[in-house]
Amino acid sequence: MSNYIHFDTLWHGFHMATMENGRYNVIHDAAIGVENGLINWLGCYDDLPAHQADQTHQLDGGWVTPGLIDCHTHLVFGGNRAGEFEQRLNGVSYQEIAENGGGIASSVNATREASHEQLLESASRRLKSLISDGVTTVEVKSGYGLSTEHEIKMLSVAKSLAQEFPIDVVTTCLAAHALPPEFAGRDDDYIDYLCNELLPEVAQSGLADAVDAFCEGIAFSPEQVERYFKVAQELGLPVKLHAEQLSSLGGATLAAQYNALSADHIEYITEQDVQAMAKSNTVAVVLPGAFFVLKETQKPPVYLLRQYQVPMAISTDANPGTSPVLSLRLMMNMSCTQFGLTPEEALAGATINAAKALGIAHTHGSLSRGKVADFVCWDVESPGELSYWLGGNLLKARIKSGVLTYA
Ligand code: DI6
Ligand code: FE
Repeated sequence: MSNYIHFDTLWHGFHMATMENGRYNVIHDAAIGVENGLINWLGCYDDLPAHQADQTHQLDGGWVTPGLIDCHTHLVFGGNRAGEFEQRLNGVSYQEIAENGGGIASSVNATREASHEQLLESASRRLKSLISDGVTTVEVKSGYGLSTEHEIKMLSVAKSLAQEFPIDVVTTCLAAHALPPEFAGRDDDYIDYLCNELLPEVAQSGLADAVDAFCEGIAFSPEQVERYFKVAQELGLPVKLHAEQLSSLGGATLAAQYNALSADHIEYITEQDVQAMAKSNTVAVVLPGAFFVLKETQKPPVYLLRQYQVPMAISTDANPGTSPVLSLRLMMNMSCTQFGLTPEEALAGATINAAKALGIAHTHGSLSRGKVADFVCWDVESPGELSYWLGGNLLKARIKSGVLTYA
């Protein structure tokens, strides 16, 4: 008996793209054995060792990939900004709306007014869309509270999502997202407040897994971000940065100097920035949703990222202003059609490289022995189809920590 490998559940009847090392690594007629929520064995069904399985699931065709990881979202917020969408369609720019008190500031008002329960309810609706699209891990940022009380409220709503749904939630404190009205004209004072009060309290609460900022002309300067990063690092929290989205300020290089997990958006990064990111293993998160909604024309320099072997991740950037996007697969398509990624790079971007951007690649993001058994079976004939279809429901089965959870 001791020679038998034991599985709580054995899954078979599918082809598989493991995404180990960022490649498809196809296994035809595959099987996955799960024990205690982890992958205990995987390979060709015909190579299965002597085993004992409490349950067996034959999935009856399709392709299995790692569960998708959405590594950059602002899923928790009050209200929405459909009105601004109309303004922008009439030619008003995102920057102009922000300068006139709209934009992020209007989401801040609505988020401050909302209760924990209200925020949880609206974020849950959005999260269901991501789940039904194959997402098994989601990152959620704060950044519409902009005070200790309201940032902590947002982060605790984000953590609650993991209690309510079969999904892993990674949280990021984005307190340096915008200047709150009570600090108008006093941006350095706000950074002082973040460094002296907010970040220490957030760290103490244990509610944030990382710290993020918005480095941009309409937000915070590299000098301000650096002060904030220094404190985050002293508190033991890894950093990441919204960098080079609308202009080139050197934010990505700064992020790399602080060993950032990721630099996100990065339409305007330079070759120097890319070299710095390569040195620090900082992931490049590309966000085609915001690029599309803002009608940007400057694309991230994918050829440089390839040349310096900087891993590329893809995310929805789900947020009420610049990226009201609720499908990560749609972003895979747009990373191919707009930024020139291959479907294989797009799938790596929504799995293993997204896991790297969250610092969880040792447990998540690819299918291999010992990793968390998060995987999705798709009703497709090749993994490239995941980037080919725009929208639609391709999900056959979604397995989170070894447990079958249909959409
Ligand atoms: N960049 C973005 O695309 C979002 N935040 C950021 O720093 C926009 C957030 C919003 O408009 O509400
Ligand atoms: Fe964002």
